[in-house]
Amino acid sequence: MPKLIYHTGACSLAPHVVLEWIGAPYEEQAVEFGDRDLLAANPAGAVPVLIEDDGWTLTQCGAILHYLARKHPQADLAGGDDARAAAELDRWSSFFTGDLHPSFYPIFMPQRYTTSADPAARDAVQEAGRKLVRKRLKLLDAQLDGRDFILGRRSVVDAYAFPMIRWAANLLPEGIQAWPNVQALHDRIAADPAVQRVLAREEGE
Ligand SMILES: N[C@@H](CCC(=O)N[C@@H](CS)C(=O)NCC(=O)O)C(=O)O
Repeated sequence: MPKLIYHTGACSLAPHVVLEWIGAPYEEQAVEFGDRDLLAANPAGAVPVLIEDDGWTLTQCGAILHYLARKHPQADLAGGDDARAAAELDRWSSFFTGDLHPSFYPIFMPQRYTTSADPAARDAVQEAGRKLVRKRLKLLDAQLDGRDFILGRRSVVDAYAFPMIRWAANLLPEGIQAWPNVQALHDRIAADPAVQRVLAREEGE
């Protein structure tokens, strides 16, 4: 069975939720950043990592989500079958990989974005990250207007959004109340018993 390597609350929560939605057997392994097992599986040192029985190893959150959706079509998590549905899935997956996720990097790791040791410089980097997060949550909120899920029906990109919405709720001083559709998506996903099982296991470790 496939094994997911994850770090509690990280972007790896997205494939973790998707594996639970799919319902097929899988293993999971919690890691800390820098762990030898993580570096052996992914020399980049990043989660998520998915390892199949034959040793085939897939990294990059978006790739793992697309793979799982295609591998388990009966779970209906690809957003639809036609070319435009596939393009919408790619569009929103790219938004999370390339736009929203990197907006958090200056907040999580300000030292990577300034050579100054001055705490004020790090604060400024973090504030720049928060500005980007707000800008991109506004785009997500607009997409969700009149929709329960990002593509109109539940798909892997909703799971992709989930950890990032949680980070925003924790890291923005004002929370996420300015984006009611984003808040509603969060609440809809968080209310799902499958998601609650994953959160309980991740947070219990
Ligand atoms: N482009 C990668 C980025 C993965 C990533 O940055 N993961 C974070 C957790 S959310 C991580 O493992 N950070 C540890 C590090 O980069 O040292 C992906 O989308 O999978």
